[in-house]
Amino acid sequence: MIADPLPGERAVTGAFDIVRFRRTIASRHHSVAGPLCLPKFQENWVYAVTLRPFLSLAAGGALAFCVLGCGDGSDDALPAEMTTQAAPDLEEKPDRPAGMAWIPGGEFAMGSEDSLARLNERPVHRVRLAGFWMDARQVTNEQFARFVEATGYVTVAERVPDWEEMKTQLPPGTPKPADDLLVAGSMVFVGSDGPVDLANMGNFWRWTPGACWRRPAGPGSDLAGKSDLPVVQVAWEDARAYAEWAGKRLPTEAEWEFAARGGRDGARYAWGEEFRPAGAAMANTWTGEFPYRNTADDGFDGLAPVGRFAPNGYGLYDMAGNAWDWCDDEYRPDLHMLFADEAVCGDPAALLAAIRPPNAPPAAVLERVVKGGSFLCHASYCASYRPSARRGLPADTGMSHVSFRCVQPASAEFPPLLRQTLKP
Ligand SMILES: [Ca+2]
Ligand SMILES: [Cu+2]
Repeated sequence: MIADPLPGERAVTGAFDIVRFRRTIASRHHSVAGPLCLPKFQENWVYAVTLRPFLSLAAGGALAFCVLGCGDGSDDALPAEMTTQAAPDLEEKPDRPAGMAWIPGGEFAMGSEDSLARLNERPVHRVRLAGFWMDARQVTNEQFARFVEATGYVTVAERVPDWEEMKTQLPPGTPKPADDLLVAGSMVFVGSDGPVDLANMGNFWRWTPGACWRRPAGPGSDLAGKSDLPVVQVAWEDARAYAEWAGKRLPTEAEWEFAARGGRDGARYAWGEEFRPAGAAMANTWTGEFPYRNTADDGFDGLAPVGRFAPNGYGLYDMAGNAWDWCDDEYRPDLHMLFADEAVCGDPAALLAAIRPPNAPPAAVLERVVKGGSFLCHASYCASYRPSARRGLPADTGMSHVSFRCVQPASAEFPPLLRQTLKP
C-alpha cells in the first residue's frame, strides 16, 4: 500500500495558497500578455523561451509571464518554431557535447494520475519546453573526483557545520542542535534486521559522522572498485558547483521528467506500462522485502555502475532506480495543483521563481526536488522509479542514494540557469 505523504514529507499546501497563486498568475498574465508583449516579443520567442529563467528575474517576473504563456492558451499561440520542432538527428549536430543526449523539447503531460501516483504527482498538466542536452549517465565517482582535484572543492558533508552561520539561515528561535550532531557527516542507509515501522526513517537510515562522497558508507568505506558508480553523499549545492565547473547546470524538474519519459508521453514507466516486460529488470530497484531482505535479482543489492540497464527513448540511462537525481527546483508538494487549471505551461520552475515572495526562506535551507527513485525503491514503500514520482530533500544533506546529472541549453549563448541562483 502507498502511504501519502511519505514519512517526513510536508502535507500538501492548503487550498488558500493555491487560490492566491492562481490569482497572481491570472493578474500578471492578463495585465502583461496581450498588447504589451506578444507583438513585441514574438519574433524573439524561441530565444525568450530558452532564456526564461534568466528573463524571469531580469524582468522582475513580468516578462516571464508573457513569454511563458501559462494561461488559458487561447491568446498566445506558439510560433511555428516551437510547435513543429522535431528531434534533430544527432549525426547532424557536430557540436554534440560528449556524453550527452539531445532532448528534443516539445509538449508533454507532467505528473500522473495512475494508481501508483502520489498526491504530489497530481493532477496531470501540460508543459512545453525547448530542447536541451542532458548527460546520458549520472555523474560518476571518477568524474566527481576530477572536479574535486581541479578545484579543491570541499563538499557540504565534509564541512563542519557552523552553528553561527546556520542560525542566520533558519527561522529565528530555532534551537541549537546537540553538539554531536554539529559534525561533518551524511545520511547512510543501514537497513534493518527485520520488519520495521517504515514511517520512521531512523529505523533504516543513520546520520553518520565522516560519511561523504569519498567514504559513502562512513569511516572505513572508500571508493575502491566504485569509480563508475554514481557519486552519492552530495548535497544540492555540491551538484550545482560541479555543474558550474562543467559548464552545465542542473535540470529543472520539468526538464528531467520530460527527458525521463523518452518520448512515451503518459506512460507509467520510462519504458512502457509493465514494470518487468517479459521478466526483464529495467532498473535497479529493491527486490525482496524493504528494508531488511534484498534478493538483488535485478543484479544489484546496492548501487549499480551507471549505464547497466537499457537506455530510454532519448538514450538516457538510469532515469529510474539506482540513485535519485537532484533537480534545480525548490520542492513544492502542491506543484501540480498550482497548474491544474492551465492549458499549457512553460517550465513551472521559472513560473515559481518569478512569483517567489520576498520573505521566502533563503535558498540554502529549502528542500529541492529529487527525481527517478533509487536502488531502495520498492513497490511497498514508494514506487518512485516512475518519471512522475518526486520527493523533496533538504538541499544541504547528502544521502546514500542521491546523485545527479547535468543539462546544457541548446546553444552556449543562452546563460545557464545557474546564473540566477535564488540567493538570499
Ligand atoms: Ca537492486
Ligand atoms: Cu523510493
